[in-house]
Amino acid sequence: MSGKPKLHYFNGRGRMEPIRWLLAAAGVEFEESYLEKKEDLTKLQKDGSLLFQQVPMVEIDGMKLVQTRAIANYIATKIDMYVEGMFDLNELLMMYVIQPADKKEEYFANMMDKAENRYFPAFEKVLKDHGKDFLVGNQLSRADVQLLEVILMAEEYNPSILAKFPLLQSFKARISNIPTIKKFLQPGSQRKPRTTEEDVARAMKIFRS
Ligand code: GSN
Repeated sequence: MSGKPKLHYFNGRGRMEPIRWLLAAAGVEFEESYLEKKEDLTKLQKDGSLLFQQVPMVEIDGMKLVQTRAIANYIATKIDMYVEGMFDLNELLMMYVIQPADKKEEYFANMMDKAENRYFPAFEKVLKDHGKDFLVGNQLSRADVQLLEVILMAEEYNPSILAKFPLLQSFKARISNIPTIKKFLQPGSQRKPRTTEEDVARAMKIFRS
């Protein structure tokens, strides 16, 4: 998120309050521009800032969003956006084992390039920009859990993959230490080991008749 979101509304709860709540819970600081008189609304309407000539309006990420529920969904979607990136990387890593022998080298290079130059820099930047311990807000969300999972997967292919990402290194240590996660990382837990060619053969017998 570049810069603080700016909320345009009157100085009261109304339809903007759920949006204030969501931003606050997500740990996002915001500014407010209060409409004090009718002319303030007219000005926004005339300069084209309001798609349906109505507030709430929130300037966020270079957009002027209107419609309360659309704004709320956009804020909540931030977690989903991160998680979708993690799933893309997870799938890239997951599919390595099923690549044909003559494609493995090329696939490996692309997969590690994406991890190192596309996905991990993005998450390092998120942590750097807000300076907090977790990806969204200041509490654990599924985004943190799934990022740790994919970091550990990537390290199985390249143990020094985080060398250039100091914040992801401390993130990894912090999330790994959460008691429930720590327990899952212990030997003997229900966590599965890295997929082998034998696992693939076994799965093919089950899933492909
Ligand atoms: O949820 C929404 O943002 C819209 N479905 C409704 C927004 C709305 O009704 N905005 C009123 C202000 S009262 N409350 O939030 C508004 O901007 N009225 C000015 C107008 O010229 O319609």
